[in-house]
Amino acid sequence: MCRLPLHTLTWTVIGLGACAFDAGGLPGAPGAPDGGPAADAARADAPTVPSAPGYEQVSGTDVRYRPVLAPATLEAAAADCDDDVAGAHLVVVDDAAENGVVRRFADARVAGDRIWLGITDAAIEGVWRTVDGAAVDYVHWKDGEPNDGGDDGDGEDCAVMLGVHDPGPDRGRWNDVACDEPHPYVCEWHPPASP
Ligand SMILES: [Ca+2]
Ligand SMILES: [Ca+2]
Ligand SMILES: [Ca+2]
Repeated sequence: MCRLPLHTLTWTVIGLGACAFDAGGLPGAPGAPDGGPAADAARADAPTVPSAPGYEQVSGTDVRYRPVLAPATLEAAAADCDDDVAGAHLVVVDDAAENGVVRRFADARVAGDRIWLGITDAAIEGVWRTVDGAAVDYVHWKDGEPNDGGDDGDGEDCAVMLGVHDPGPDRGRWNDVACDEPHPYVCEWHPPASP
């Protein structure tokens, strides 16, 4: 059965996505109440809510994140998130509030490490877009970044959010890095709105 994770965060993780869905009594779910024929008909008309194992909902929002500790290249990380459930993607930070939420989530779930961001300037140098090709409206670069640096002459076309092992003022800020570096990551998913 569902067990809520222990935590000491200032914001609250209310549980794994799959647990939240089970608690709603989906058809066929263990423990779903038997409401008779009328209830069966109502359930048949209800939209199918996709499950998304491993995702945790941030209290007060509809967004869910899934942490992945195993380092991967940007391409592999993005593909892994895309495979989760329709609409899931490598985390894209849309504003300062989400930047803070994602950094705290990574502190708690990804050992405070640097994490991939779902953006790239591989198509046009200096023009950052999401890995799905959408415009990027918010950035939070460290001073001097993005610099398209690197030692091998190939430039830096992907980006990480800096973590607890980086100098204090830089924590939560961004740096462009080579896309084939291995980093942990966070997947993001917004469940479909209920009718
Ligand atoms: Ca986002
Ligand atoms: Ca670049
Ligand atoms: Ca850089």
